[in-house]
Amino acid sequence: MTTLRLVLGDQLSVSLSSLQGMAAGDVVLMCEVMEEATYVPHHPKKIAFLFSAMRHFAAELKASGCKVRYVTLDDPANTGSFAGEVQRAIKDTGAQRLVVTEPGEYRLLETFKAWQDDGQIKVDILGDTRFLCDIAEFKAWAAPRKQLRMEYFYREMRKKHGILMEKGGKPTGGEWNFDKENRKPPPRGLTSPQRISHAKDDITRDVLKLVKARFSHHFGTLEPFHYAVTRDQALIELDHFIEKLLPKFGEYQDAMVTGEPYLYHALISSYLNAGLLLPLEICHRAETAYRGGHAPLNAVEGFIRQILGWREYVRGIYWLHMPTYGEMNYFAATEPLPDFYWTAETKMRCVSEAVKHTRDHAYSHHIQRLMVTGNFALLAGLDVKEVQDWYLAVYSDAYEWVEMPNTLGMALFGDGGIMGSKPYAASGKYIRKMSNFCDTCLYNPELTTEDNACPFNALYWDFMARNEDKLTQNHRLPFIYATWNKFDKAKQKAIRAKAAEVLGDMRKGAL
Ligand code: FAD
Ligand code: DLZ
Ligand code: SF4
Repeated sequence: MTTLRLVLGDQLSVSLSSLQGMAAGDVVLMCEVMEEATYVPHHPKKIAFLFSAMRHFAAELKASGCKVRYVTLDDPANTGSFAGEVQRAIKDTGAQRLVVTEPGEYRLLETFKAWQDDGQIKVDILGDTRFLCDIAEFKAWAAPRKQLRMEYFYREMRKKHGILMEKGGKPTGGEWNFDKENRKPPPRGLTSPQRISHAKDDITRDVLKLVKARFSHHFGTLEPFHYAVTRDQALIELDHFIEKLLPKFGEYQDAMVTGEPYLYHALISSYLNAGLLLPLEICHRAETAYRGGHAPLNAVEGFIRQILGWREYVRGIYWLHMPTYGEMNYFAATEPLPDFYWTAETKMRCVSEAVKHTRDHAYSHHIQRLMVTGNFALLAGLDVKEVQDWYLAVYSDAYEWVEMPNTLGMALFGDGGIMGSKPYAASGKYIRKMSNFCDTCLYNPELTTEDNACPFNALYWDFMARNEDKLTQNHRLPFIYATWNKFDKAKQKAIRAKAAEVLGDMRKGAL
C-alpha cells in the first residue's frame, strides 16, 4: 500500500511525525501553491525563504533515499492548492493512505479533517511532536485554572524539561525570572554586531527569480536576501547568536534604535517556526553557554523563557480557543488600517522605523511589534482583523498559531484578558525611554495637546477614557484612572479633542 506523506512548508524537520516509519514505496509530497502564497499577501522574503528552504529540504530527503514528489509553483500542471495537489498525487501514485502532521493554522486542520470525513482515502493527522507541550497537555494544564498566566506555565516547562534546574527542583540562581536585570534603555550610540549573510546557491537564485516575477507587487523588498535556507545554515545563525549576542540579549531586549533592526535579538524565529531548528536544542545550547561561563544568567534565562515559555504558551492559547479566538474583538475596534502600515510614510519616527524594518527585512523585533505598531493599533482602535492580517503577511516568521495570540491577545487585548492581565497600552513616554526615535521625530514626546504633541500621548488617555467601562475593574489600572480623574474637565476635554484630531489626521494621511 502506497502512503502519501504531505509535508507543509513550515514542517521542514527530519524528525517530523509524518516522516517516521516510512516504507519503501511511500511518497513524500511537497508543493508550492498559490493558495498558500496569497491567502494573505506574504512578504516576498518570506515566500523566497520558505520556497528555497522547502526545495533544499526536499533535496536532502531525496539524497537520503526518500521518494519525493516536489511540485514547483511554475509547474504547468500545478493546481494551486493542497487539495488539488493531493488529488493529483493520489491519481498518479495510486496512494491509499495520506499522512500529515497537524498544521499550524486552524483553517488547514479543518481542510484535512474534511478529507478524513469524505473517505476517499484514509487520512491520518499526527501530532506535532516538535513542540515541547502538546495540545492535549496544554488543555489539561489550562482546565483547572481561572487565569492562564505564562509565568506559571513556564515554570512547569522548566521542571518538565529540566532546563535551568538544580537539585531538589530549585530554579538555577534561586529565582525563576531575572527580568529585573533586563530591559535597559539603549545607551547613546548602541549598535549591534555584524549579522550573517548566507551565500546563495542555484536553488536560492532560481527561487529569487520566481518570487521576483510573481510576487513583486506584495509589500516588502526581496533583495538583498540574507536568510539561511538549510538546517546547517540555521545552525550557523544559532551558534553566532549564542556566541556573540546572547550575553547582552537580556540587557537590550527592549531597546529600540534608529537604523538598527536587530540589535541583540536572535533572528531565529523563521527557522524555528519552519522546522529548521528545534526548540529544545536551542534551550540546551543557551544553557550550556551559561554553565560554561559564556553568558550571564539574566540573559540566558530571559532567552530560554521566550522559547520554552512564550512560544509554547501562545501555541497552547491558540489551539485552546480556536475557532472562537479569531472572532474576538474586546474593544470593538474597527478603524481601517492606515496606509502608513504599508508605506512607512508617517511623521511618527517610531512607526516609520518599525515599518521600514519590516519592509526591508520581513522582521522587526518584539518590542517594535508590541510597543510601536501594536501599541498604535491598540490606542487608535484599528480593526483587529486587518491588523492581524498585516502581521500575518509581513513577517517571515508568521503563521497563525503564533501570530494571532501575539497580535490579538498580547498587542490588542482583543481577547479581553485571556493572555494578558492588562493591555500593553503606553504613551510616547515609554517609546522615548526605550528608544532614540523621539530624538529625530517631528513630534514632541513631552507634549499632549499642542500642535506638535506626540500622537501617542492623547491617544493613550483617549483609549483609557473611552474604554473605562471595560477596564475600570482591572486590578492593575486603578493608578491610571486615578491620574485621569485628577485632570480637570477642561484638560480631559482638550486631550480627547486632540485624540480626535490625531485620528482625523490619520484618516487624511496627514499624521
Ligand atoms: P528573540 O527576541 O531573539 O527571541 C527568541 C525567540 O523566542 C524567538 O525566535 C521566538 O521563537 C521566541 N519568542 C519570543 N517572544 C515570543 C512570543 N511572544 N511568541 C512566540 N515566540 C516568541 N513571533 C513569531 O514567531 N511569529 C509571529 O508571527 C509573531 N508575531 C508577533 C506579533 C506581535 C504583535 C508581537 C508583539 C509579537 C509577535 N511575535 C511573533 C513574537 C516575537 O516578536 C518574535 O518571535 C520575535 O520578534 C522573533 O525574533 P527573534 O528570533 O530575533 O526573537
Ligand atoms: C507560508 C507558506 C507559503 C507562502 N507558501 C507555502 C507553499 O507554497 N507550500 C506550503 O506547503 N506551505 C507554504 N506556506 C506555509 C503554510 O502556509 C503553512 O504550512 C500553514 O500556514 C500552516 O502553518
Ligand atoms: Fe513616536 Fe511620539 Fe517619539 Fe515621535 S515623539 S518617535 S511619535 S513616541
